[in-house]
Amino acid sequence: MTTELRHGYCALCISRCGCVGTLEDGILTRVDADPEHPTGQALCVKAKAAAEAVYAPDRVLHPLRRTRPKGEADPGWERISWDTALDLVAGKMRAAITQAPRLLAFGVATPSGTAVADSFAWIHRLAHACHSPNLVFATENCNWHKDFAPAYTFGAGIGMPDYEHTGCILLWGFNPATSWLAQATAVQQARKRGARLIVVDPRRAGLAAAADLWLRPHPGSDGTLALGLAHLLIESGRYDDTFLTRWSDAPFLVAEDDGHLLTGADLSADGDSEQRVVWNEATGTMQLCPSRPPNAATETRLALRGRYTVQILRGEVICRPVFERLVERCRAWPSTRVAAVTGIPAEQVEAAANLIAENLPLSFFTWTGTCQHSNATQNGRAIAALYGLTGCLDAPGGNVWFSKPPVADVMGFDWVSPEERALTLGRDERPQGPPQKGWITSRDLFRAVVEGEPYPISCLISFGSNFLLSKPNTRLSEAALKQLDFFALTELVETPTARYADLLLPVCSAWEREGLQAGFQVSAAAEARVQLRPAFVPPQGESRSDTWIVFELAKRLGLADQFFGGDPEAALAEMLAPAGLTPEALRAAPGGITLALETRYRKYEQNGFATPSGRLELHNERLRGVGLDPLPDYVASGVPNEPRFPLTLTTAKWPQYCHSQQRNQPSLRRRMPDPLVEIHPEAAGAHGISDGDWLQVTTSIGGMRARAKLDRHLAPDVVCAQYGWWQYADGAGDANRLIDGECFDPVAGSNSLRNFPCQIARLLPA
Ligand SMILES: Nc1nc2c(c(=O)[nH]1)N[C@H]1C(S)=C(S)[C@@H](COP(=O)(O)OP(=O)(O)OC[C@H]3O[C@@H](n4cnc5c(=O)[nH]c(N)nc54)[C@H](O)[C@@H]3O)O[C@H]1N2
Ligand SMILES: Nc1nc2c(c(=O)[nH]1)N[C@H]1C(S)=C(S)[C@@H](COP(=O)(O)OP(=O)(O)OC[C@H]3O[C@@H](n4cnc5c(=O)[nH]c(N)nc54)[C@H](O)[C@@H]3O)O[C@H]1N2
Ligand code: SF4
Ligand SMILES: [Mo]
Repeated sequence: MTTELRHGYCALCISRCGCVGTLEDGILTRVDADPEHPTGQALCVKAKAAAEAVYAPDRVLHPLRRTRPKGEADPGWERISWDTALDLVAGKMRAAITQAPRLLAFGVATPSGTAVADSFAWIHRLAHACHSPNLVFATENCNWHKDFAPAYTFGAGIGMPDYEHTGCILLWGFNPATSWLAQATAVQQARKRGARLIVVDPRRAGLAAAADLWLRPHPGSDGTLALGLAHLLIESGRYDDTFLTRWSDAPFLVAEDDGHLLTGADLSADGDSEQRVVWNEATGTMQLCPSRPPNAATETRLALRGRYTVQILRGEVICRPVFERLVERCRAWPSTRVAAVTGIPAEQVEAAANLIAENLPLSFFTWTGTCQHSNATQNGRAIAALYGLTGCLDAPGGNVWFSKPPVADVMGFDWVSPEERALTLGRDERPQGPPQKGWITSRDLFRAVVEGEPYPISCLISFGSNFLLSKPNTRLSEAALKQLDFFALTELVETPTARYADLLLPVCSAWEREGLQAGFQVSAAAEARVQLRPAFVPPQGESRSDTWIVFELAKRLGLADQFFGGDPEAALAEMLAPAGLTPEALRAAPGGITLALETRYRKYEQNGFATPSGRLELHNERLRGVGLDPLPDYVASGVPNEPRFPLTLTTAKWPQYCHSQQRNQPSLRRRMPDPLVEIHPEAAGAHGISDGDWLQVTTSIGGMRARAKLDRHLAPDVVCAQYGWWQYADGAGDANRLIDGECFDPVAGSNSLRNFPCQIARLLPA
């Protein structure tokens, strides 16, 4: 027997853990952690089950065309050749584009919870080369809130906690022990060094049990906690007023009557409407803001507080600095009121503020716990404002934007013209949200398919994603998938969504293809690593990578010129060139190459923040411009409540599975054979439910079965369900059939997946 080791990384989720595969006579037999790798300290059970995933008997191994009507249980798959399949897809795409590119929509699975990250940029490039303004993925319930929404305040994404130097870590609706192992490892290392840890989570999940402080908010109430913590820091003067004065919009004056930021144009007819106005405490006068980053303001006598009556062109107005207005918002949330809404004892809120203030620098991470809500944007803005007060952004030990390998951006966003982009579904309703980038929600896509509003969409080409299980409002998804004129899906297995496809194209798993990771996200050292993951084994059957499929389609559509002559190898070389790397060099270094990237802190001192004012913005004029609240605030979820649904349904992820995947892998399934619902023993007792019993969860939209898992750490009125199960004919374990897709965040379109009124009932054994 020949044994061979291959260095790579697990591509199954965003952690991208460094690993080593073992091949015995060319067969993948195991995958182990690679401690030499910056993300290789640990591997989860999903990576360890890699061999099972590769050799799973239910893999789709050939291109398949349906022969029976949609909606029938059996699509009557007919095996066809790749040439026939690709010609068919390209023909349908061309027909749609010729009529109008907007008729053609693209889909892609989540790059954070699948390996489609390997092809994510090329899929975007194809959509953009086709001039399609519409691409659906999970962003509004997923990465938007960490990668893009923080830009309202920070001018960029959330950054990454500088775990090596941080004093206090705040994990807010983020459970890395399940969802991002490399971050969990980094938190634990920081703890060993003495860093403090605060976890905000309705469940005592993962690292919460070992935290200095675990705060248990009622789902969806996070915004009040952020404002309440900000209030405590402000009230006690424990915030960085020098940072706020010099580097944030805190001193900018806002007119009380209409809420706009005063500018030079308010002061004189030829004044600069980009220049903001401040109150100078030294002179006791209003003046134009003396500096704009990067010309660092040395002024510290700009007023952050107070109320001023000033003369502007249109007359006398009362105005206050942005900070004063934020202070007012925060003052509305004393700890006792926070306690009343969140259920967190006031003393714990105060203890958290003290822990933060006494252990700076603070770093934080938040993800789906705060983002899958109909008030997600405001929750996130409140947390970002709280963080802004500490002055730790991009400072050592704070949330830092580490240097990234300078690979080329190949997504082709600018190929879609502003006129074409104006057609993006949901753009009129949510111009400051994901539609800016052409990312649409399934609700908007499926309404366009079913109702033809605002225009019909007839053709969907999706690279993975199991819409029927991962999106709320299952009925609409089903109706739309049935109604599409043409739906092609690239997949590993025949999911419920795949059963509605006209054409099912087999993709190989990440273990069977190369993949590029330019920077691993967890630290400065990890960010400097570029790795070209080798295929551990050849593709099973006729399966191919999504990248190969994209390039084959591009060639057939006459887009070869935009795809490097249709040659993925040339494309890869082009992508790597700015980093001074080549595919050959990376292949010769399978564990990856570490670039000499330098960590620069407080980059705003050179460049300003990437906001319109160049400063951290607590007040967002663009949001105001589209009729939204320019300041963070707490807004109640708006999900209709009825007495018959007294409990609150939330959802979370589990180590064994990503979303709707992996239930077909016996070693994982053995660890979690059936869907679970976590409930408090009191709630269980009230309904005669014991641990392990099947129970029914019901909402105004629908119901599902799952097994009770009693958890005394939950609030008695909170129920945490799973989603993504499709192994039961009656929909057991599919929480999304219980959630109304019409409750969503006005800016981002995020769904209320974490806060929905429900009731439970015991199910008698069948
Ligand atoms: N094993 C596994 N790992 C994954 C994935 C997976 O499916 N499985 N998916 C990947 C993807 S795509 C993503 S987006 C990430 C997500 O990563 P996380 O956001 O860490 O994932 P979750 O466990 O869904 O949610 C985090 C926590 O939010 C809590 N929570 C629920 N409601 C609320 C609330 O209202 N407020 C607060 N503060 N907390 C709340 C939950 O109890 C949970 O512990 O994980 C990635 N990694
Ligand atoms: N109720 C509730 N719903 C949720 C969430 C929640 O917390 N609660 N979480 C949400 C989040 S954060 C996300 S990101 C979404 C995820 O939503 P989806 O992206 O739809 O994720 P999955 O349901 O896992 O479906 C992914 C599909 O892609 C396939 N796949 C995996 N790898 C590849 C690949 O490399 N190429 C191709 N072509 N296909 C591949 C898998 O076989 C699988 O069928 O779900 C969201 N839905
Ligand atoms: S956490 Fe698990 S699934 Fe995610 S990359 Fe690491 S080993 Fe893979
Ligand atoms: Mo996600």
